[in-house]
Amino acid sequence: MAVLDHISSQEAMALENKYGAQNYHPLPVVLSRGEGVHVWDLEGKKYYDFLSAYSSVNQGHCHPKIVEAMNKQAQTLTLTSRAFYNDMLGKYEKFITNYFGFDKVLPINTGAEAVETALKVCRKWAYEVKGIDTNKAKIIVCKNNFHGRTTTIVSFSNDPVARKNFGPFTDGFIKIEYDNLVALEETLESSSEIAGFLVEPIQGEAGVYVPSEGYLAKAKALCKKYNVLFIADEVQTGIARTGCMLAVDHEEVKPDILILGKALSGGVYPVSAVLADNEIMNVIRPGNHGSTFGGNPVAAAVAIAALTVVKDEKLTENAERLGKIFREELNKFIETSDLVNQVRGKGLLNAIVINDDEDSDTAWNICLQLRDNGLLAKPTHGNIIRFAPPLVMNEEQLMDCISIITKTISEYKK
Ligand code: IF1
Repeated sequence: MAVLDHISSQEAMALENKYGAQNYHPLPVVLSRGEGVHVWDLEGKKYYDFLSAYSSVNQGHCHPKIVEAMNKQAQTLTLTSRAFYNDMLGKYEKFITNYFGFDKVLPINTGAEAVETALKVCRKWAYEVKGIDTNKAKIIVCKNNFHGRTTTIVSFSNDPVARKNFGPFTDGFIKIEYDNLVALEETLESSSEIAGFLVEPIQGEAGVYVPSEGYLAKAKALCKKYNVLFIADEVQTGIARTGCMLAVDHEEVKPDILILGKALSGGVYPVSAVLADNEIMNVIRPGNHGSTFGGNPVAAAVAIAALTVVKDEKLTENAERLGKIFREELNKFIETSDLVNQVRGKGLLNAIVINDDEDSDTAWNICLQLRDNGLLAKPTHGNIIRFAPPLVMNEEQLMDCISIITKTISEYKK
């Protein structure tokens, strides 16, 4: 069999099980095509994608304008490294800093790399601007956070499965309860060596936990009061997902450091970014940080196209409007179902809580039945199912998805 011969779903899964590291437990479905809000499996079955590659294809699968930008640049100049200038990076840097309102951007590739970059910038600012003693800087993080999978990032995770046997861990992080301003202020007051506060505006992987109204604004004000950098990880919540361009925009908060990824490229290429104003970003000097692919011409062209699509197609407004309909309809259904406890979220980042133990397989089994009924979603932790369709979805498609979800849950038999 030649490597690119057509195979069946069973063959594809067998190949991954035999030759691939088993670092995921995917839902048993093998996708081979994506367009807009739909994906197809190898046997030609069509699905609504209600995960959007964890909020990476906000613009819809294979958006023609983003793919066109990638194809055009890929036939022109793909990678120069930063050893030389290239004609796309400066244009992209000007575009994205104006788009989000910051002086500078440090272009990188994955979300975790962007988080690591933000941590390094924050620490360097702490030593060289705030004046904290070298190697004493602390960064506050929240319990049940998810910021990526590097050793430093899992150092401040409390997910045992993400941490077990990956030590020794990186020092310099203080964990506090999410959505708890008293804990934040007490910690800020407790030490003069605090450099930053890293926070997800909505905790995605933890189960789409939306903090109390005003939490982000008050947290930012506390950080300002104690001269600590407010670092917003918008890798999952950014790029119109929650009904504003950034989730922090719901409270008109400007982070000191902004972290973007995923839908920054519309899911066609790894593109991430760290944005900050000069008094913070200028601590970075040649040789301090970098990456072979960071800021490459293809990434630049793709990100410009992906961000342009978000505004041209009014995806922020669409996410806000359809998200409200989704939660209204699911709340009506919840009145009639003893299997679902709650729906929560903002814009088109939502989740339902299944009325079963966290370690039950009910949520998983419901996702298997959703798959059979033509909609793809996956549980986050145990009994929580995340629903995050592409933001290009229209109302008719949303109502179709809602009926698939409610029908599947109503008919679910243990
Ligand atoms: C997996 C979910 C997990 C993120 C936030 C940084 C990153 C992510 C807020 C790192 C990545 C992905 C990673 C993927 C599953 C997915 C995810 F919440 F989105 F569902 F795991 F929590 N900050 N989230 O959500 O970005 O390096 O992956 O580009 O690792 O299983 P990355």
